[in-house]
Amino acid sequence: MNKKIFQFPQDFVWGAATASYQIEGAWNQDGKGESIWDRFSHTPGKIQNGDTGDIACDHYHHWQEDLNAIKKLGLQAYRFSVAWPRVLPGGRGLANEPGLDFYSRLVDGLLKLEIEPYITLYHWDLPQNLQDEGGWVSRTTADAFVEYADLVSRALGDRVKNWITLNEPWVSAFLGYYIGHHAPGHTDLHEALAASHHLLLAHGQAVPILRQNCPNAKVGITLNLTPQVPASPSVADRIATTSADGYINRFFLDPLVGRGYPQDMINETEDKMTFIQDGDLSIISTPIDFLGVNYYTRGIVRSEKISEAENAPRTTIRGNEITEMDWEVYPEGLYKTLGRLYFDYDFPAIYITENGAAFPDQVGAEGEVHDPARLSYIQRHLQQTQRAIEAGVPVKGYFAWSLMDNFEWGFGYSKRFGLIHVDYQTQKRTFKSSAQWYEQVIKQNAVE
Ligand code: IFM
Repeated sequence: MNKKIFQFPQDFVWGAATASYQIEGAWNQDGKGESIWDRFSHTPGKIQNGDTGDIACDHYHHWQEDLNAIKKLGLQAYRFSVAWPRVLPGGRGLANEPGLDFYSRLVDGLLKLEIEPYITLYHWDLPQNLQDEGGWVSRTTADAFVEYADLVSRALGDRVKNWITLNEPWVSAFLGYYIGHHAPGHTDLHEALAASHHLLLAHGQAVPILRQNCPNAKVGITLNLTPQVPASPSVADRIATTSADGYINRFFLDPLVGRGYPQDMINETEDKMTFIQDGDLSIISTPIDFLGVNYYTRGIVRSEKISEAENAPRTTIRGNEITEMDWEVYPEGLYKTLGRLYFDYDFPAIYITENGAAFPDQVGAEGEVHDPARLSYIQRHLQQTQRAIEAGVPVKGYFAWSLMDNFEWGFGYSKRFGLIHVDYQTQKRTFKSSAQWYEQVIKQNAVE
């Protein structure tokens, strides 16, 4: 039987990703300040099973072992985030040297093993002090972010060449300030719109600072992008789809490339967006070196104007393959997304900064973790990535989400996304079969 080989370019970067609050633990050690996620997870009823990130994977103490695992996996790059309140406990002002030292040791450890660090500055753990002043709804948080970016890039910029300002600003703004499932748990659309704007402003203001402190560095931002498709060809479903695409994708993509906020979204929200000041849009569209894409699934959009009973042939995810998050497995959506980013938006380079799946893994009798569904998910998404590269899209690297099982936000520890299994009682790490397979993919620079 002939197997098709999907070969990747020579300089393609293979990695895996994590985020500070999801793995570090040590939530109040060595001078770390409180973050909005500490406060949120300590509030009863917010997180499944009452889980918190207080200990998580205890990566703060197990980092050396985790670096060895990264090396064993053969990763060429590791994407991790810095916890803002670990290095600036109050959000601004006095730096916490032990916090900076932790990240400095991590970077040195990676470089010693010839693994390239990719730093995300903000993966949602805002210092609680800044939230007390309004959080991302307040413009001053964007200024505090610049101070923070300056501090971290001065400390690590001699060694770190790849910087991501923000992870998934849509999630920070909309899940945090409108839907309320994430910290700080607010439910106000105007707040979410202001938060989105100030997040993007923070990004745009930080880009030149990062370039100044690390002259040869590449700077980007990571968005969660989810292609939206209508459940039926009806006009109502198609209109609803344009709107969903506006909220989730265009509201962030358009201002980043200098198109401003999409007019249809401004009309639809009926918000005056008075928080936008002269010059903001030009700051937000400061050119970046790459766009980071986090891709997991697609959205199938059903207009509420159509009654379910009267409209028979509408697409649904029922019957389709889904992950434990109830997200449809839809690898073609990655191909389409990558094409759109290059051919419609013209981003100069793209990294897939997250892609992966949660499945209910079981530890076998011999201690092994066999996860064929995750392996197949990643395999099919890599095939689509390679297809996009062949079509001319400049995809430069792929980071699996996640290096290891971790705290999955509102779901606590109930969802496992890792290539490496973590036993939260003993902190034992075990390579899943997907990790062993990924190791081979990296060696061959190809996927079957
Ligand atoms: O765990 C998250 C990550 O923090 C951000 N992107 C999506 C992942 C899975 O939900």
